[in-house]
Amino acid sequence: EKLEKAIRGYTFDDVLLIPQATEVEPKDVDVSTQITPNVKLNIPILSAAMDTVTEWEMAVAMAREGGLGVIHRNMSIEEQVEQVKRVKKAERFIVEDVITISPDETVEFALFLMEKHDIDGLPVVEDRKVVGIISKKDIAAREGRTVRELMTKDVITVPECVEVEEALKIMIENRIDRLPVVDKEGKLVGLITMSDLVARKKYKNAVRDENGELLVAAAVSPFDIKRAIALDKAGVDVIVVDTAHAHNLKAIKAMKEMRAKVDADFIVGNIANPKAVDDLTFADAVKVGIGPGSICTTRVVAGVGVPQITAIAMVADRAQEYGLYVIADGGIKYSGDIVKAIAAGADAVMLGNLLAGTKEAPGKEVIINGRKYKQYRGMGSLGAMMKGGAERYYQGGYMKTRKFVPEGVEGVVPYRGTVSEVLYQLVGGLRAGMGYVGARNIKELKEKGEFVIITSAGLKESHPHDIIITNEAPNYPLE
Ligand code: RVP
Repeated sequence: EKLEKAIRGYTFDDVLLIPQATEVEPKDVDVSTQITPNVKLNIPILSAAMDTVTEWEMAVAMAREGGLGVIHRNMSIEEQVEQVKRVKKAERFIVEDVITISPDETVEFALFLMEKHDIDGLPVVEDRKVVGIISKKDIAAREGRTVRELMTKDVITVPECVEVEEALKIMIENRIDRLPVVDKEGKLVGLITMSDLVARKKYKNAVRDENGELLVAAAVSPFDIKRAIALDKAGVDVIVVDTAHAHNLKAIKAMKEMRAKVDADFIVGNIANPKAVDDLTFADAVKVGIGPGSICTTRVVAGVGVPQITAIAMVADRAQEYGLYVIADGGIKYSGDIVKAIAAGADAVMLGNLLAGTKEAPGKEVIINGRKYKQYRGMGSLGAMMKGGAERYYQGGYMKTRKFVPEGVEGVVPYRGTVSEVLYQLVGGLRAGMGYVGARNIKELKEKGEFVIITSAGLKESHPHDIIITNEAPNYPLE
């Protein structure tokens, strides 16, 4: 009887999307997606909260491309807060911690400050009021003088409410690289620099908060309220409660308390059973995936999991009843899997493996047989658990003896270039898929996508066959 009640489980390789009548061109589709009430991404991709995938550099790259990085939690609270702040500061158009100098200092000291902080100019400040500005050019070969003698005295300043475009216009018209921001009394409160504005212009698809800062998420354990509060205070946009099994009733109790204490949007995971959704309705979004991860051994070690397409579809149906968003986490090998995950009901996907090989991932680079690889490991691997990740797998109790039962492996993935290059291919594949099924946006893909279940012969036919590939395609790696 038990077996009669068993449901059938399908994963990415078991299904394909059926082509539909279409008027949609890949280049015209809208791939933006809402993942929580306050966060809309421009591409439906998050980077995994893993210590070989997401630290601040990855999070900056993801947000610049329109996605979202989730900073892992295998570090101290202070370190993780610092990481969040680095993302927030990465493209701040008004810098608040301005390095200034007094007019009575020597130019040698001004030069020293500029070199130390790797900047070309300093606002000159007396009683916190801006009285001048001095740059390397003003100083050249004029040792022994004071800043007051050589500074530019007619300084153009702007008020705090200045908009980016306006600041840019003022700087171009006046041919200046630096624009001090002052309050009503003329006291310095910030600085706008040309190099920061140029950086912002470059990333047209970036996702930002209302202050113009890049969006960032961070992972916490369900029981670490202290960490969640610290991250929230540091300005994190989304808290991702990260556990191998979020339908743990003790964890749920702790998560509810946590949710009440933070302002950030709240994603909870992972789950693979729709019944879990009924107990997680206090969250904004749920993350789906028990065991699909490329480095994950939960299904073989514990015998537990649900093939990912079935898990996504079941959870998404239930989540829709409560208005919760869904993130499909793990098992994505090709861009086509992203299309399938969304068609099954996900609002966005989370990637580990496909991003671990990028330049911005924190994993170590290694050369094997003349080819470049990057380290990638499961957070349930021995190495990651030794570093403190054990309680994601409810193995904190083994910490004393350090005899863990791993649910992940450690290894390497081929080096894949920059995040931007990888995402270009992945989003390109998603756009192509949306064209085939006639979906103009993510919502339509979720509604219109129809699956065919395939056999192993169908899968074999799907991949290149009966050929020796001589030119590796950028979206079809041979390893
Ligand atoms: P993948 O993209 O297939 O490499 O999967 C990444 C996901 O795998 C992560 O986002 C996480 O949910 C899961 N993971 C991380 N560590 C482990 C493990 O050690 N079992 N699993």
